Amino acid sequence: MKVYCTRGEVSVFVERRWYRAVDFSFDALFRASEPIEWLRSRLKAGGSSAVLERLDPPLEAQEVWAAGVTYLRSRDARMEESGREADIYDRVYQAKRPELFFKATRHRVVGHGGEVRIRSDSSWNVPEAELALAVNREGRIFGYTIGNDMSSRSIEGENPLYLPQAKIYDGSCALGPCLLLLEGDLPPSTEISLCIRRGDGEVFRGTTQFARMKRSPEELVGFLFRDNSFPNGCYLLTGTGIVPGSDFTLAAGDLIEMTIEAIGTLVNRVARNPRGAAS
Ligand code: DO4
Ligand code: MG
Repeated sequence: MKVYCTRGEVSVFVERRWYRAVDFSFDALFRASEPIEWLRSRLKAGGSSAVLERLDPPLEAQEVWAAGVTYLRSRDARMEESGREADIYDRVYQAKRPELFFKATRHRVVGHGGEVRIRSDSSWNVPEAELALAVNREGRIFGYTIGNDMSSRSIEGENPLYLPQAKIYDGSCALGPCLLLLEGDLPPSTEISLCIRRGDGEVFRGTTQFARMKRSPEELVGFLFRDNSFPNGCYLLTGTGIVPGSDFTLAAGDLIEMTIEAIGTLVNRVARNPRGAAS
């Protein structure tokens, strides 16, 4: 089942048909013990199959958290950018405890077709294409979406203690295009890809596989829920395995496309006005 939300209307695509969901809220979905059954009980004929160019992100009160350094490529890129502190990234990659950090709340998140932002005080910026887990209040993974963990590499590289500033700001996160509800796991062969376009050209393309992630989704969620409660559930981004080379930085107006086949393609443009508010 794929849940799409646009201007408050919720359409659900299931077994090749569109439905609308009545009495729906993301908060109620994430609070349900059995989210898939809960959603099925709310489906009515007649959802929209209209071309969905701009969508709301699939969340309300859910906090967005993220895991870091879960792929070798991410470890290596951080070691390159951080000079004296390089060692901490290798240590966290090997350690039993993962890196987990707070990423965003609803007002910092844009949906498919919205504009993400780069910080006005950052000189080196990248999008990070990540599989995002939808986790209910009991800590059960019941769905997936695509997450863009927009990051300032200049601020993160200057000092690792600046991580929250490198990661959390208005327009620093995109989620979508839909929330895929699935009984069971996504196959390890699942591909995650990132394409960045500038003007008429393509300036970066990269791909990874979910199987290359060092840790399991359950392990990450297990650590996140230790002594930490989420009354409205949460999203957990699982880290990036795709990092452009050190000579690449995003520019205003770039178009970012992130694809995970089972979910779809999340498309966002980088805002031209760096000080504009999240949309
Ligand atoms: O430690 C820095 C952040 C890592 C991250 O966001 C990632 O690996 O995706
Ligand atoms: Mg990341």
